Amino acid sequence: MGEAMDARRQLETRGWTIRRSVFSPNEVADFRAKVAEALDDARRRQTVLVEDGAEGRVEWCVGDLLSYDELGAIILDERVVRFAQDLLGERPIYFADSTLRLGANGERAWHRDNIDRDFDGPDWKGDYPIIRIGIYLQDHATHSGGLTIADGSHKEAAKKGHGRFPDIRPGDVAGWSLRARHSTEAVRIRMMPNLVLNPRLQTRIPKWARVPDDELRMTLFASFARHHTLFDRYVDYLKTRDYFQESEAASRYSPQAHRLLESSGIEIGGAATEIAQRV
Ligand SMILES: O=C(O)CCC(=O)C(=O)O
Repeated sequence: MGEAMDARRQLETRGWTIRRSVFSPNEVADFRAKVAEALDDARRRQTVLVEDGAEGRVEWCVGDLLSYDELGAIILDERVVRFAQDLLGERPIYFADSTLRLGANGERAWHRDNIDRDFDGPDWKGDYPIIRIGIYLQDHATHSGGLTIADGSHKEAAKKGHGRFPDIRPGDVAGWSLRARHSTEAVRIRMMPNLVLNPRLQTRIPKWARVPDDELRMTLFASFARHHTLFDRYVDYLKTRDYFQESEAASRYSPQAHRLLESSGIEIGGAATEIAQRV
């Protein structure tokens, strides 16, 4: 009970929280192997998307994670679902907004993932109903490559917030509001590893001055929501986004995925409802 309330309170006050040691080291190693297998499989089927940048390549599979049985089992693991439920205060709705990212390309920038990102639209009226769960399968407590997030930035569109590097360790699971400003592939500086620069400046730190990354970056992201008009609005918004249309068109749920959906106790909504009806 205490853990759930603490998590919810942190989400409300800072815009993000970490649940510690959700997965064991063996599970994390197993998940890394599964992510690598899913990518190999997708490469063979030519369903991999690639984004090259100044520092390397990021790859991800087309289709939501539930379309890949072994990855769906990670994001709908009962411990992840419980964490999402603790943060939302109700049974989470899964709406097929999930992806994995393998590798790093240096494309850093502050951004939000809600609709009214930097102006004071409807998203900013009252409590916000959508969160993203991030599962990072390597260390970011003493390495670069993790999440950069701005404390308090989820409260107002005009609020930039205070930049932080959450010390995410393998097995931890992060959760944040889609309204929170954040960036990818955090660069820690060797001399001052907790100094959070603007992500675009992070990119300008030379390699030799950076705390190195841990293993090859593997991350899984899944959004969850609770019933709310702003969630309905977000579902409509996703339908207008090319990347999401492509992902939805490529998604299929196997009998195993259907069983997982049922046993997980989550609700489905948005695109997931339509995908689940496909044969
Ligand atoms: O890659 C990360 O660490 C953050 C992911 C991200 O920016 C997003 O989900 O919008």
